[in-house]
Amino acid sequence: MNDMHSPLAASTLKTAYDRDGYYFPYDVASAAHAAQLLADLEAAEAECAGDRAKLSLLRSYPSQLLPSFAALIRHPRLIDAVTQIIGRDVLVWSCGFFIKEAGSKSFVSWHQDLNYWGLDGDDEVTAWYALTPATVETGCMRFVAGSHRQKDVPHVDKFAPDNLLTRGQELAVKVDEASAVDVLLNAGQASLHHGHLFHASGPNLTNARRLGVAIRYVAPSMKQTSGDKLLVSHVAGEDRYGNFEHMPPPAGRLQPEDWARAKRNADMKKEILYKGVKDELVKVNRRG
Ligand SMILES: O=C(O)CCC(=O)C(=O)O
Repeated sequence: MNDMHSPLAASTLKTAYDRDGYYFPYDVASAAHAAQLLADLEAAEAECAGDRAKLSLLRSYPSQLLPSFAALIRHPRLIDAVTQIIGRDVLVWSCGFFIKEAGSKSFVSWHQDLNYWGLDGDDEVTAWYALTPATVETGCMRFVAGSHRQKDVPHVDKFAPDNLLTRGQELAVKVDEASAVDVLLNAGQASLHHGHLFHASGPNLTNARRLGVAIRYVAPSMKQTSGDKLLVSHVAGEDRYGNFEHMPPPAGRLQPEDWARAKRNADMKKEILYKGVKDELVKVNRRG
């Protein structure tokens, strides 16, 4: 385990994050904790089997539907890291899976996260928590150190069928792939990355599923540039701005009112993530 509890270690995280635009591996919990979350998700997936709309909501909004994931986004180790990066007041803007099934060609093109989220700043950090090992073979992420300092870089929408991103968006500039680092994580570890960091990931060449949950933490001072107030979870400190609508943790496991709220959230997010995209190109269960 990395010892991230001492003040020296804390400043190491922030210094590395500011310099590189990322920090990993960060120990959140044990492999057994990750395995329990995976079992809970897979039980819920089995309960929703045959209902594509519910499966899509489950995979895109697990912290609104399963108490175990509501606890994950509030995990003290994650809050400790995130508050070092964006300050003591924290909201969760979204929490959803990136799933690569065994042997799947699914990939993620080189992109920056903040490009299509309609937010007015960059006080945001993603914690990507590994439920299964992230290796080169399973299709781990790759990061280009320091690329976050380029701020907003143009993208093109390519809509490649196996691309897990909403619009198959790709950076329209040359990426120095040779300099990229492989984000290797054990189950129970997380990586932390900046919303302007250049990152991508390849296919899963193994016969096991690769699952990571991407938790997007924002400072309450951030604001959507258009549309209604989005639904967020308030997980640390105070919100002195009121730019978002706060939602409660799930009432229980897969409860009717939580499905309804997840659907409302999905409808609002779709407006933002697919802005300007023709209906026939809108995919189900894709985000980013
Ligand atoms: O899970 C992946 O392979 C990509 C995730 C990603 O792009 C993100 O979390 O921003």
